[in-house]
Amino acid sequence: MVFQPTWELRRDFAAELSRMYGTEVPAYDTLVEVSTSVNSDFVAAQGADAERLGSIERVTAERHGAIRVGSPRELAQAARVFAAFGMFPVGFYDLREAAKSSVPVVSTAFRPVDAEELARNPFRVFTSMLTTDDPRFFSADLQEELQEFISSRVLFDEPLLALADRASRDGGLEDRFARRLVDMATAAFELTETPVDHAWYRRLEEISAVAADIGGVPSTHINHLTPRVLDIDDLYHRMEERGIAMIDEVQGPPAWEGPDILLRQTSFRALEEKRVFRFEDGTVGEGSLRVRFGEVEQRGIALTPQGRELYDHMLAETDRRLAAGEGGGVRTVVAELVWRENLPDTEEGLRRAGLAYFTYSVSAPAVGETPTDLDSLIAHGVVKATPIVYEDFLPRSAAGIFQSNLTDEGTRDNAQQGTDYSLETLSEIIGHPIADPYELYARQEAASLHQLEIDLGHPVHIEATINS
Ligand code: OOG
Ligand code: NI
Repeated sequence: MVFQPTWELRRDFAAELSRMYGTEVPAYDTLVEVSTSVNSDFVAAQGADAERLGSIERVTAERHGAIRVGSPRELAQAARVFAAFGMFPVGFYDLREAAKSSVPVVSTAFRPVDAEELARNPFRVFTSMLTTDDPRFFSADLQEELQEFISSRVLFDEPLLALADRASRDGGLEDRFARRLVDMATAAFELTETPVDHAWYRRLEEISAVAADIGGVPSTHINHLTPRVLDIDDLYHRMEERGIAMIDEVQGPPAWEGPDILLRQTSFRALEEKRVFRFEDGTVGEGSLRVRFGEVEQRGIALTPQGRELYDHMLAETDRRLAAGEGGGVRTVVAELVWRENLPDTEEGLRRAGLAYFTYSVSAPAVGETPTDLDSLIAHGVVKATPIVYEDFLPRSAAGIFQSNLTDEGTRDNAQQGTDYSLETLSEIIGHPIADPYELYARQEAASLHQLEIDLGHPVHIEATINS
């Protein structure tokens, strides 16, 4: 018997979900195929620099999934399943606030948190919980019905949860149990054949298509599985050439000549899928739903809190100019200008301004008299700075992705007071502290600086702008 450590379980889980999702949504396989060729063409054209934000092996295997659950109990159980694969909650996203239309969810992402674990397999799952207790979306009567419907279903059964707990405790499983865990966990996210109550689904859909997708069905499923590409604009054009309708634009930062920051995402529109319904007259038969789509992303450099503040400012500035009629109403055109005016156009510029996170290593032995401050060590070619890739999500892009795939705005009553959710309350629900993404990046940067001092054999003086 062979013992499979956590990271192998995670690798197998990601691969198995990808296989399953491809059989459910064939257009996903097309997306993966196009992504793979975009990546190999990019590496062929750009050479070594292309892999600055992740090796081609990592990027090609890289996926993020999105799932949606209906209650604190279901979220806590999902957390136990993900923990078995070394995926822990990071970041808090309140999409109720980020979205203009009706998206009644709060979210976190389950992902590996250590650099070595991320390098082995970075699989992450954006996980949203329906806020059934938010009166802006659900009346008191509907809340009660919804909560009852959700509490009577089982998304993750006891054998799965027990095996997941064992894998977490032991840091892996012997191979035959590992296989069983991966199979059971994958099956939990498979689309079911159990009939969907048509009247109930439509009632929720009037409020929010997201609420119907979560609380209108007897189980959960992968909403999308997202490959990563090195050139999202190339991907976008190639998909359109294949006749696949993409959403109007790429979400997040624009394409420009400077460094890629954070995360750029786009998707193809939700496809019509067959589902089994129980109709109002009691008959069971086929109908269709449009909720699952294909998303793709390009990842850039992780920003420090100051960098993120600048990003948020640039978004607001882009909005302001768009509203004033600049750029012919095209967001990406305006954003590109705003980027040029505000953001340093080199990685070293970002680093010196304390806007992004980096790791540091010795690149060449020092000759002669060497400086001791970091900037000079880099300028002299003694130390090399490598950008840390952004491993998380963006609330506004997430809201944009949710919204662009809704056929209807839904309804919300903003006169009501919304329920409070925060990183703390969601941590309590999950029973495990949700990590602050900034702390993870800062910790990684600090650890590399500590190692650098050991390797150089002397302390390194750091300018105040660097933030760790
Ligand atoms: C999640 C949407 C957010 C992303 O990549 O920002 C997301 C969902 O549709 O459930 O996946
Ligand atoms: Ni996504």
